[in-house]
Amino acid sequence: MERTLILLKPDCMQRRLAGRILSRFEDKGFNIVAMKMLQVTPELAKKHYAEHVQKPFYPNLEKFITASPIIAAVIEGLEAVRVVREMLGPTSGLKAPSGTIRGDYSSSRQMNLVHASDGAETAAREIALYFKPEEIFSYAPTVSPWLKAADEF
Ligand code: 3AN
Repeated sequence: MERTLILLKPDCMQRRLAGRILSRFEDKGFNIVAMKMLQVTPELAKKHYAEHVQKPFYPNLEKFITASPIIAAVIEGLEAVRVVREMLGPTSGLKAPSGTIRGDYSSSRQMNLVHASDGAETAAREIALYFKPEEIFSYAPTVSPWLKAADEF
């Protein structure tokens, strides 16, 4: 089992797509183990986008991510980091194939609706930015035996 962080960004909330997008992860069989609504502050944005802070596009990125409340959630499941990224599609909604979340709902590189961690180490760092350990729940959904065979790895 792996955990990854997703953010339903301001564009996702403003466009009332949060329910539909969360449903896609639930439909896939992932477990939501933590979730909260918050407004990203400039300080949190700088930590979250540490790799982009020095880039010329960063001021606009910060303005966007702090513009409206977001939902942060921790998604748990088999190979969750890779599978969730693949479900989102490439960064730009214009380049993302149909069938991916960005391909189906976004036509923008910045307003691409959802963030997801891009690796296991990033996921651990990003989850800790948004959630305290006691805000993350461990539970086995009763549907688990119907999501994969017991001898499958
Ligand atoms: P992803 O969300 O697919 O992980 P990142 O982390 O590379 O993409 O980029 C995060 C955000 O930074 C993007 N959603 C976009 O708004 C912005 N961004 C990334 N690369 C560029 C770029 N070359 N020009 C402008 N904005 C960019």
